Amino acid sequence: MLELKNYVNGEFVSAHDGQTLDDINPANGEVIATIPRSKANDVERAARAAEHAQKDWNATSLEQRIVWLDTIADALEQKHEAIAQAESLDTGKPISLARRVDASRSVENFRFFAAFGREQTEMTFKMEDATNFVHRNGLGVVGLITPWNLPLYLLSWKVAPALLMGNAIVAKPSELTPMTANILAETLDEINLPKGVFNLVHGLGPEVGQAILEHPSIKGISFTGGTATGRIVAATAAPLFKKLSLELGGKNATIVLDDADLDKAVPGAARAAFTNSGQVCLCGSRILVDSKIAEQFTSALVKEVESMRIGRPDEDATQIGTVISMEHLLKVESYIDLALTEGGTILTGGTRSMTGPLDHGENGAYLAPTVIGGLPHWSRCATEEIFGPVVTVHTFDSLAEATEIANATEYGLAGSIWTKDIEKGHALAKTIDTGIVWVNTWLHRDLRTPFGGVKNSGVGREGGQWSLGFFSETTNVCVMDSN
Ligand code: TXE
Repeated sequence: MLELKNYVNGEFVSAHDGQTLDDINPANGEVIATIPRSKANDVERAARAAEHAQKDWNATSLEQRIVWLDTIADALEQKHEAIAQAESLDTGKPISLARRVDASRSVENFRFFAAFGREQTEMTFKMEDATNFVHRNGLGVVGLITPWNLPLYLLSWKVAPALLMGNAIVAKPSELTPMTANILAETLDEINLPKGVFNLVHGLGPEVGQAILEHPSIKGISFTGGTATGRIVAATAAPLFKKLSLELGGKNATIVLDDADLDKAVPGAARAAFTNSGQVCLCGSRILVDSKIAEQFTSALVKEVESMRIGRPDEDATQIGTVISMEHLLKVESYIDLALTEGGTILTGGTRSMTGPLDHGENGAYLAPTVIGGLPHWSRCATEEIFGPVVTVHTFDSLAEATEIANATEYGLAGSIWTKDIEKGHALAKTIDTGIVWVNTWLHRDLRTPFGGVKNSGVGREGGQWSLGFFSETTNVCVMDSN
């Protein structure tokens, strides 16, 4: 069994008090690794190492840091399969998804920010008699706290721009999915990234996570996770005037107009609903369909969902693996039970007792993709984030009603619209209160674009300039022309 360690000041170490936590394989409930149960004194060591290393790191040139990012990308690319295997083992996601999305995007995050860094030029503002020079430096030491659904994908999405802008890092992955964070730490160690620039501390959110939020040397927090925890992060960090980036939950609408090409909209809606077993903040967990085509669309959707292959995460043909844990599976099942009490109808899937235990052993957190019809769009199942393989279907009779229903949740992260008339789709997109809307596609990502949401989906944006801006402080130097 793997004994994963923290990575502090270039050394792999246990928690100071030696305590550990188990890392469970959601496909069979077995312990696959242990991680340090770090506490505040472990964060103190990491923050001190980061603070010491950051001065020299920030003094390097942007070009030198760009070269480092490309070196990291090259080294991670050599471990593409190892990353995919570890991510699939840790999360229960299909190995094909871990290869195509998690491992590939983790490499791409470093490659993208290296290339994007090369495009940056110094910002100046010319006046009649003076010139303003906008210099950007790192914040100093930043805390990166990440969730269990896309572990290395989301950690690397923060590490790359943080390093590029001259910061040193104290990173804390989810205690449920620690493995690929250690592959990153091992890789940075192998390529001799200056020690202390990247530090990794494992453990429980309310313990080591909270300690990161509170540490006086940590000047910025980039957090991705649940809205409830986002509130704690904000409440702790804001009074300390730390810079904050919060990427939180979502309850995104997939809107299917009456002129949609169903050959695209049906697989598109199913993919948006059930990728990673619905455990992506961008998932389309509500489907709004024009009542004129509702029956035709819904029966095609059920057929599409029932063709999805549920299997062991390590089998290439698997399309639906497990959810992250048995505990999370019970939470998702409680929503399916709730849907029935709220007047819903299970069109396919349901709890394990409804669909019969999948033949992967009773300890596997497997749940069939579930489609629920007949619920009011204001029901709890249609407005709360379930974050599992469950989607509710609702009808609308006008575009105005589609907008009203789409905006009728406390979240505002993403959504997609399916129509043959792209002008109509684009116009409708602008009425949806979210940070991202796709028209006739889903999860099609240009990393230069702003990523993030409004309302309870978070504060701030990541991607391109938005990441560089978050992970840097500007100093404007105004120089009078000499004459
Ligand atoms: O998130 P948490 P989890 C949503 C989804 C899911 C819910 C909980 O609804 O059911 O969040 O998932 C750390 N101080 N999303 O448990 O609890 C924690 O250890 C500092 C949406 O993953 O928010 C982990 O590293 N840190 C999300 C990280 O915060 C704390 C993706 C996220 O944990 C902490 C995942 C504290 N007090 C879940 N408490 C998305 N937007 O993609 C916890 N943590």
